Amino acid sequence: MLLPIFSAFLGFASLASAEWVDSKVLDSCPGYNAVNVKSRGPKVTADLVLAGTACNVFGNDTKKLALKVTYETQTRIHVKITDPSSKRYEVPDSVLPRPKADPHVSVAEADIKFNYTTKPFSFNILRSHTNEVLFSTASHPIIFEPQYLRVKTNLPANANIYGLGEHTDPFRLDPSNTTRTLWSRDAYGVPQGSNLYGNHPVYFEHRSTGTHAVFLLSSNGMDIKIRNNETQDGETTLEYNVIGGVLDFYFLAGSPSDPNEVAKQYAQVVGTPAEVPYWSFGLHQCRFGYQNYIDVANVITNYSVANIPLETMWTDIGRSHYMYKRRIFTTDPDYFPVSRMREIVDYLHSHDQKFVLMTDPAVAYLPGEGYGPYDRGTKLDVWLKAPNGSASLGLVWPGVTVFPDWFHPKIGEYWNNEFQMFYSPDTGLDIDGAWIDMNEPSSFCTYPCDDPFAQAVQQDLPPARTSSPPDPKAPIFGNTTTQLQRRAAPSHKGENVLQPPYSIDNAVDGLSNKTAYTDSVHENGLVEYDTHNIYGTMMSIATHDAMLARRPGLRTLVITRSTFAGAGSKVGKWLGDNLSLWEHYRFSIAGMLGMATIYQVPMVGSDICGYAENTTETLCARWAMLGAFYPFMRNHNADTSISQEFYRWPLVAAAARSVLNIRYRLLDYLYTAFHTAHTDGTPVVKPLWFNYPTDSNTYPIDLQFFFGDSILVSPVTDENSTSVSIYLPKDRFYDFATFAPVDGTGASVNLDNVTFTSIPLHIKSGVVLPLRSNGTMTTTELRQTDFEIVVAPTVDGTASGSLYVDDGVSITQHASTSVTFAYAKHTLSVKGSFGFHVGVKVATAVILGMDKAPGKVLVHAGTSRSVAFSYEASTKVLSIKLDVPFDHDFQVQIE
Ligand code: MIG
Repeated sequence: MLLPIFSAFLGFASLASAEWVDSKVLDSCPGYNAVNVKSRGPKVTADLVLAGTACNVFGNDTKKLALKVTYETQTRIHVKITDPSSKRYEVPDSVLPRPKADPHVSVAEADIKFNYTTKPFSFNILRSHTNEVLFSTASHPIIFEPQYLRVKTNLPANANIYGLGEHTDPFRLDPSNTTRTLWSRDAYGVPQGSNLYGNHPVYFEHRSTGTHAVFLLSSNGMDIKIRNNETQDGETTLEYNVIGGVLDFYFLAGSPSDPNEVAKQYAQVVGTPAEVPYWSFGLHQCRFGYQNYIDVANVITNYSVANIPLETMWTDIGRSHYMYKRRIFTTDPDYFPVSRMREIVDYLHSHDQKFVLMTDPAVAYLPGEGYGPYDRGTKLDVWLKAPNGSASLGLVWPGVTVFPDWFHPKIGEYWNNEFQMFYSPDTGLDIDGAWIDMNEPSSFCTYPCDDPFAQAVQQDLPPARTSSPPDPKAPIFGNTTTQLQRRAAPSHKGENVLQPPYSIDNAVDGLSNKTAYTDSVHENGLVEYDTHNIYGTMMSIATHDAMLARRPGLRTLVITRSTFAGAGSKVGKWLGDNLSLWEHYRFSIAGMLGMATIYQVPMVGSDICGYAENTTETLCARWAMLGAFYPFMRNHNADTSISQEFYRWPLVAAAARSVLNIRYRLLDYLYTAFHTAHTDGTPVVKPLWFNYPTDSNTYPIDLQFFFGDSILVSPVTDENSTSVSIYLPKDRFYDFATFAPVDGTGASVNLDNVTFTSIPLHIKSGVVLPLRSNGTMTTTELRQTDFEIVVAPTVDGTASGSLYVDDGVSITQHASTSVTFAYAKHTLSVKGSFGFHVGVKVATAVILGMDKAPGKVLVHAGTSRSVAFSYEASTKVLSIKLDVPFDHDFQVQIE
């Protein structure tokens, strides 16, 4: 308990560890008094003055702060606390454009309220219609020091908190003891309870009275601690410990009854997800370790021989590396020669298949060796710099590297040009999507990385050099003067940005360990200490732009490893290096829900069958089926693991064929959900409580989820088991396999005999699903198949649904088709605008839960005619033969 005080006395030389801090010490800090409070319409401003003797826990308490509160919309309050005497780091607008405020917002009508006390200053956020407190600093003083900020709120006992990722933890965080550290790292094996690749400082808190969200817009390293009974019995708290920046909170009211609302409100802050091409929902195959181009070609052929639809083939850096000596933007002339790779890409394209290749950020440091990507970047001077103005060096696959400075004004020119050249359709590899890895940024250099050249030799990273290395700390641009005049970040004068006084709980210790040094400087003066957590998102934005420049007007697919809040507005994400374990199969659902439901990164999935270590036949079969309900479906494998393409085992192949048939039938439903997400932020996959917000049994469930709004996915979760206990809320469902009704009672149900080629799926009643009638080998072909409209009525006999169709590739659509389906009183109405020529028919309509066969069925489409139908009493399914062209409104009337 004395230690933190000592650390202040010792200046910043001593490295206080987060664990040493007794929260009573922090709680006895003086906090601030609010003076000069002004309240005008939707704005409140005040000066906050230190309320007593400084506690100087991790540096000197800032004496005076500025508070600015804005009711930005009826559902959003922005609370910002800054130091008026120093310009501290804030996430640049270029990374996260700030949301617009509605100037006419009425405080009286707002759904949440900001209340405050002045002596000491504290604030509450309240839900207006219930007056319940959602966030409160009343019991714990705010601490504001140059390299340490603390805000602590009380939570209800047993609070339902979701978010604060990226993490491999239960979707509902343990309210009694959770520490979430946000600091991007190359988290091989995605361990539980540790910081991973991406950072999303937002949480949703769900109560039976509503769901709200709290977003701390900060890219600085932080620990967020949720604790129970820490200092007072019965008290549950959530505490932010941030090592820089400002306090910049967005409080979102959500809605009392529909959790989708809070997701949409968060999308208004960080942006809605980018629309991806239709083809990107097809199956992707990848691995680290394809030995050469023949290996790659064989995989493509084997998929087609096995009759498993492969949409996109990926190539990793490869064990023998597609890259020449693992240098980005090169190909190995012997193992992956451009000419042969071009043949493969041509083959894929002529079969309506796609190709994706990996690009890492780190560029091999090869002065004077004629390596174009290094030379051109050096000429434009676009590398991240060490404080002395030389390039900041790291150690990655090709050996010693430099890192692109994504804030450099010429970085777009550099990156676009490299993409244009290397991925040239005429002379290079004409990729359809981009895969960006290692952008935490990851470095293999262990801190202190004084001699990356020596570590390269130790770690045998190519090339092993014979000549003696230059001094890594010496300027490499000795003859230019510009670097030396770079603005040092003024806010960090006298601060230790390598070992700050408060050390976050980074799983690999030191902030600069295995990454770019945190004292590296960007061209605009920003320091990695502040921007580390947005490096991957910056690369994502640049890569997205480079891909659009290659194919103007067309959507692209960029899949990144590191993300920050808002990344989904440009890219998708895979969940990194999991292991081929049942545990990681299970955790993949929570990981996906975090990205898709909370963080607005819905194009997401885990490596199917598991990345590292060896998968098994049954794990891979189950995972193929679970993975068919990730929005982004990719089988990916590590270099030293056994092969795991779906065709390797007959059982896995059968599972994959069966589930891909289902996924492809549902592809327009998924595409429509994605379009809706792009329009307003409605999540593409959801936890159960999103659909049953007052059923508290659903709050912890993260082994079942909704794919879209209405398909309940309940995978078998245990090794070699053929049964699973699933929760069915009190509602009517229909078994997707038979279409027979199943009535949930709000209890667990045991499903037995779930074969290794099937996955339990239920349709939530009340929906009309536009299915394709059959899966196909490519999504291009799929788009030429007819629709089957499945009506799944509630017990009251109503259902509704929608369908969105466009060309699937253009960013701006000149013609699209939007259809709504409504079913009531035994009549299905199909109404829409049919701007895009869908070009197929509605072959059948299938009405579920029909108690008896009808006398007749009429179709009204201009004229009326009676149509054929069949009725299956055992499942209560009525199938109606329609064969109606899908280009105008019609009704189906059952009598
Ligand atoms: O240090 O490119 O997460 O998907 O296969 C490993 C090789 C680098 C890490 C990625 C993984 C990829 C691998 N990469």
